Amino acid sequence: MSRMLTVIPAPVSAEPRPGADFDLTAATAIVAVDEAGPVAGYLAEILRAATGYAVPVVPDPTPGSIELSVGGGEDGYRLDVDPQGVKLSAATAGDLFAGVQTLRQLLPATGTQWTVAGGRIVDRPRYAYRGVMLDVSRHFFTVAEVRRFIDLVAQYKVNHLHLHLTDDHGWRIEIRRWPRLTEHGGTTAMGGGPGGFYTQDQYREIVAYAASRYITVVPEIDVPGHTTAALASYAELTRDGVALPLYTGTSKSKGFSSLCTDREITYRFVDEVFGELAALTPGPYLHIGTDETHATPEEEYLRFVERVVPMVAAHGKTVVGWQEMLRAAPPASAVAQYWGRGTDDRLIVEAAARGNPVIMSPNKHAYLDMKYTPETPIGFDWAGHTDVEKSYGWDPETLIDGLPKEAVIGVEGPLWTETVERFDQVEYMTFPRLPALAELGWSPRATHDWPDFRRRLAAHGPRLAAQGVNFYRSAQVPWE
Ligand code: TNX
Repeated sequence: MSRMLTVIPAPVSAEPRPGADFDLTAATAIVAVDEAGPVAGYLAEILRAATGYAVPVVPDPTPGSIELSVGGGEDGYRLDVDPQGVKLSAATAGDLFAGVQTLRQLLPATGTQWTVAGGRIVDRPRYAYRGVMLDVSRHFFTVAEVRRFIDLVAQYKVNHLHLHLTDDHGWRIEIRRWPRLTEHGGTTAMGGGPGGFYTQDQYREIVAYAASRYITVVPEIDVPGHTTAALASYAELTRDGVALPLYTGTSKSKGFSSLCTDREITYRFVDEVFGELAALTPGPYLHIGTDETHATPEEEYLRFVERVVPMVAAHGKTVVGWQEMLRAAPPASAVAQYWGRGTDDRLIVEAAARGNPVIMSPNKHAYLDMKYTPETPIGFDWAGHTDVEKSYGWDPETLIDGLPKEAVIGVEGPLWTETVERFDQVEYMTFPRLPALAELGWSPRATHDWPDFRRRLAAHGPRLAAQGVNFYRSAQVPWE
């Protein structure tokens, strides 16, 4: 079967043409000018590494080449492959990058015969927000690991990377005005390991690397709960003026810590932390957490959220918060991230009706830290087991009864890392569920079809293997 029919996420339309394959040879060049330049450079690097060919990037039309262009036309991209060459044209550089991910999948996973499947693909995303979250607080992951994570998820057209930078177990981003957050609060992790943190320069490096893959970083500082690392670093933030011990406990956190939401220093702290983060973050979003605040009295929680949402927005950013934030009925500009199937559904429906955009991360389907099956060696099961069919088997627009569908801006798969200590385990929990979630975020609903998805996913086994990805070989997929 043509590789045009194994692309993930499924494109809007794919028309394979038998006999129209294009052979990449030692003579193949990439033709690109202006805005297409950076994506052409990226594609050239990938093709050189795979084929060993020179793959020059040239400005002038050349027969038998891969031609990339940006501008004109509607959104999305269009890819034409015939024996004379490949033409990929896109509305924006980001769309071109997405098209390049499709083009990569038209080549074989390995081998010496580099044939691009012939035909035409026309494609554009269903949602603007296609995300994945990495929790670097419970266990820390290095800049190099985050870069690899970015490369792995980018091939499935993920365009937002949510970094859960702080929690009870560790504070992972340098804040110049509050240096002990990382000097002390970054020194350990769940289970007592060495922890770690990103300097501001390292964070900038992650943001820039993500941007080179057309991925926007969404940094999260979780307040007012999940804050032991901060309360251990600064005695003046605690109620009795005594710093808490660092926390390395190994059960699921249930929201046992809280900033003092009735004290002015807390608001100065929040303002300064988000101020520095805003200055470091070119993307539009800052995530304020607000989840699981069982240690914060409800009245105070509401006042905290009412005050902090505009405070963070005043740094020029769009505020994102977990669904609990909606109890305080934030302005319609604030984005809600839905995680709980069943809980808070009414809050989400009402907020969406008021105009708050919604990111869908339903735990039963989208949580990448759930075990696949009872046998999965790591992961939680508090939201059940989530094998690939379940991560794929839902619709962001109909999951919640009564949700106005225009409110849904996309889908995100959060990887919490209480049980995930090493990067090979990050890969194991993320793949192959992330491709399923990415397809829900990108592909038109009309393409949704489990038997077809599992067949296409099977063809991605050799691709992931060739990249050295430690993916879970789900028994639900007839792996090639
Ligand atoms: C719930 S759902 C959390 C996280 C945990 C996760 C573990 C939500 C917003 N918070 O603090 O890491 O469960 O599955």
